[in-house]
Formats: sequence, structure tokens, C-alpha cells
Amino acid sequence: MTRAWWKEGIAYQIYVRSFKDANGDGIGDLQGIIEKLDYLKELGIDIIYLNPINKSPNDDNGYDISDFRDIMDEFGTLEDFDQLLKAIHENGQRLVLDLVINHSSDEHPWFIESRKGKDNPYRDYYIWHPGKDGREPNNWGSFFGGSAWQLDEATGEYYLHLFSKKQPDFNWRNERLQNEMKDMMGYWIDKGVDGFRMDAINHLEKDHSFPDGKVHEGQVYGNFIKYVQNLPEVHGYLKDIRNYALSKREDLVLIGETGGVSYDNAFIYTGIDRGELDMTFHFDMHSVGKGKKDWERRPIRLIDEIKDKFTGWQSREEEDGWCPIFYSNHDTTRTVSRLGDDKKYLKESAKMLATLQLTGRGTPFIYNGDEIGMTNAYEYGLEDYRDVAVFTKYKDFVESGLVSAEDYLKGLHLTSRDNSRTPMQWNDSQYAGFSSDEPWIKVNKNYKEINVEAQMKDPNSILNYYKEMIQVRNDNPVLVYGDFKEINHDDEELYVYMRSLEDKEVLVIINFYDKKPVFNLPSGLAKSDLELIISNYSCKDNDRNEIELRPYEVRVYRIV
Ligand code: TEU
Ligand code: CA
Repeated sequence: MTRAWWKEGIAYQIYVRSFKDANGDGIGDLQGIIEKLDYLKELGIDIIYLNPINKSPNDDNGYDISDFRDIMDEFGTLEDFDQLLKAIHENGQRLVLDLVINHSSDEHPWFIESRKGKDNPYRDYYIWHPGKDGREPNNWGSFFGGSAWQLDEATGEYYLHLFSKKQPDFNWRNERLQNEMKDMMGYWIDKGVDGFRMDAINHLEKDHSFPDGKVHEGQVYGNFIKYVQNLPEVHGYLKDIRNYALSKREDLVLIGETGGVSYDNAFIYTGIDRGELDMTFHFDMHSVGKGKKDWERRPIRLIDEIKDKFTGWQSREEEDGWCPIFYSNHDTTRTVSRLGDDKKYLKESAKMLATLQLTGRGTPFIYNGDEIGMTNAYEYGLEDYRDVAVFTKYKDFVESGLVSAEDYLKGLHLTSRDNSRTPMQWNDSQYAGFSSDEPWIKVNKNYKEINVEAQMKDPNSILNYYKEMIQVRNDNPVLVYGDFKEINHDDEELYVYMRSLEDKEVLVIINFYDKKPVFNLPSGLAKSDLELIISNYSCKDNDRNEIELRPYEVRVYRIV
């Protein structure tokens, strides 16, 4: 197995806007992150991935960029950035930036030029199309609801936006645009950035015949996914980007965000011989427990929703490339609310999920707040939401009568991205120690019970368990590079696997529910062969060759 810093490190994703506000304007900022670098070092974090920090009108919280080379006003200045990067490197940590090059803000100078006229030199930096029979060019709906086309009066043509209408898609067939984007990456590489998470990167190419999509039951628009995702031309763009980036610095890490990609096809991007990406952020954990309707959820099925996926990713050949291990990010709900039990067994289930994440082969990406078991915000009213998608989808679902406003709101408590964007809970002071002023989005009401300060003092806290589990991973390279072999895949409650590297073997037993299953040791293995490394319970044991597990109990054993 080829070694790399980005394979061995523990990564942590910071949603900057909600992490720490240093200047008291209610919005997180770069100086706030600098204040918390020692906390991250103490936790055992090696790699920090920041959601977008470039200038943006924040229609989609930074994913609509109006200046790719400057810092968002609310987050600080380029000087703050240089200070942050220097502090990260002095801490022996690395920085990965979010690179958003599928689209820009409609307030970017290029788009302002592009919409001025059909013969403007920037016109085909973006994707314009005449209407059809007085309407949009086709029936595509954006990911955020509404049509994927926006009419621009100035020239009477429509522009394409897969996301919000303030996020016009770039035309990646334009070589000048390609060069502008590479040059911009070079600017950040020259500043010392260690890698990039490349946003919506497998959407760079679209089918320019723009055929209508099939309108599925319960949907208002045509499904466009096969015309805008994973088209073959994407690979050429990625090879070109990688060649350029690595010509400037060899040990960069390039991580693509790629919907519609999983363990069985990620090699098309991460295959070592492909020369494209080092890892891909997939969406496998987003859809776990997703109900029939966009706003509904159902109980999780361990085998086909967790084991098939985790084991699938763990079982890939080395030549297929590497992978991140993560549950949540800024586009999903809180891990322990979606996959664990955030009421009766918050601590036990959060620690169980931490163990699964930190004993797998792949780079663990901990989403900020998961290390203290932050939960969804169940008390939010519609007025408390900030995500542009909440309101565009409100039109599609509530105003079109598909669901009542009351049921849509209940659904948001279980499915909205804003659940994972509530302010980081540092202590039990007003605004949870995130800010001295009212935050841009309401603090979760449980911050007095769930916060960093309280958990630092509690040896049995989720935070201290993450710290311990990270140390266990660092002390046992078998957990980083070791082979993975699942035991008894068909068990519907227990997830059990062996990690092995040379003569080292570690057995991981995970009870995924609030039940009390018994694990019978496989033949050839006896209790006397097991040495407990870590568990989320104080271990009681019988003398038989079986292990009784309590709700959400995990056991990590060294085979001696
Ligand atoms: O999300 C990308 C995204 O949502 C699409 O890739 C799509 O959901 C997927 O391909 C479906 O299979 C990124 C950011 O993470 C998100 O926060 C932004 O809102 C979005 O891009 C637009 O920049
Ligand atoms: Ca601030």
C-alpha cells in the first residue's frame, strides 16, 4: 500500500460560518478558527477541510463565488487567511480548501459581462440557450427545486443553473475558462494550500443537446441527472486539472465531491492509473433511512444501507484508489440523529458511530460538532431555516399541494441541511460560546447539555471517546493500512470485521441498535485470544466463548 499523509491523517470538516465568531458579528470567521486550532490539535486532527471561504453574496453560503482569489468579507481578509495557514502548518496540520468550479455567483464579473450580450467575449463562459415555444429550453429541475433555467431579459435567452438561479453553471468546453480555473488553483497552491475538495466536480460536463428528462411520480420537473453527471468529458477535464496542479506541487491531495458514485464505480475517478482524483466524497450516507418523499425518513437497515456500503468501500483493491470515511457534512443532517439514537442512547450510539468511522480503512472526515454528538434542531420553526433549498422546495412541495406546511416542517427537522449548520456548541454561555452576538442561524436549544467545555471535563464524554479512539487508530497502523474482512454479513444487528496487517489483527464488534445481541466467536478464536483495546461500555464478561452486547455497544479487540 503506497503511504501518503492524506491516508494516515485524521481530517475534520469546518463549516466556517457556524464554527467560531471572533469579531462578534454572529458569523463564524477565520480568526475564530485560529482561536480553536489548539482544540483541534488536542483532539488529534491532522487535516482541516474548510467549506468555501471565497467572496460570495452567500445565496448558497459560499458555494456561489463572486471572487475566487479573495476571502469572503464576513470571514475576514487574505491576511487572516495567511495567518491561519501559517498557524495550521506550525501545528503540523494541513489545509484543504473547497474548490467550487462547476459554477460561479451571478454577481461574478465574468457573469455580469456574459449576460451583457450574445457577442460578449465572456458569453460562453456560461451555458446560454434560447427558449422553446416561449418557455425554458427543457423540463430540467434544479437540485434546489424550480426550473434549472433562468430567463435573462437583456438577451432573451436562458442560462443553466443546476443549483440556485444565482449559481450559473460554467461552460467547461471553453478553453479560456479552463485556463482561468487552473490559474486560480495555482494561486492558492502558491499560497501553500495542501489540497482541494472539488465541489460537484462530476457535473462539469453537460449534454448540450439538452433533452427533456423523465418526470417521476411526485416530481414537478424532469430528471436530468444522466445528462449532467459523470459524462465522459469530465475525465479529460480532471486529468488536465490534476496534471497542472501536481506540476506545481507533487504531494497535493485532490478530493472530488461526486454524487452518483459509490464503491463499485469510484475507480473511474480514483483509480491509481486514471490520474484524476485521490478520493471521492460520495453520497452513500446521505440517503440512508431516506423516506419515499423528500421530507420523510424511515428506520435504517443495517445490512444493505450500512454494511454493504462500508464493506464495499473497505473491500476495494489498492489500484481502485483510496476513500474518505464520513457520515455527515454540511449537506446532510447530524450523524447521531440520522444514524444513531439522539434521545435515549446519545452517548452510546455516538461513540458506536465514532468507532465504525475510526476503525475503517480510509481517511476519517469528522464533521464539526459530531465529536460532541450535536443533534438535529427539532425545535426550529420555518422562519429559523436559512438554506436556500428549504424555500425553493417549499414552493415545489407545499405550494403545489404535495404536502402540508406542517408536515413539511416536521420533515425539515429530519432532513434539512440546516440541521448540520447550527452554531458549534463550545459552552453553556449565551449563543453556546460561538458568538457574543445573535448568530446568523439559531443555536440548537440543547447547547447547555451538549457542549465542548462540559465534555472536556467528563472522562466518559463523546468528545473524550473520540480523542481516545483517534489515539487508538494512531497507535495501530493496522487500522489505517490493514486489510478488512467482514464476519457474518447477514447478521441484522451486529457489524463485525477483522483488520489485519502483517502479524497484527484487530477484531471490531459493533451493535448497531438498542438491542442485546450475542456474538459467538468464530471457530478457532477463543476469549483468551482477545485483548480489549477500547469499548464504549465498561466491559462485563461471561466465561463462555460468546460476547453479549448492550445497546449500541462496541468492542475493539487486539488478537494476541
Ligand atoms: O453539493 C453538490 C450536490 O449537491 C450535487 O452534487 C448533487 O446533490 C449530487 O450530484 C446528486 O447526485 C455541493 C455542495 O456540497 C453543496 O453544499 C452546494 O449547495 C452545491 O454543491 C452547489 O455548490
Ligand atoms: Ca464573525
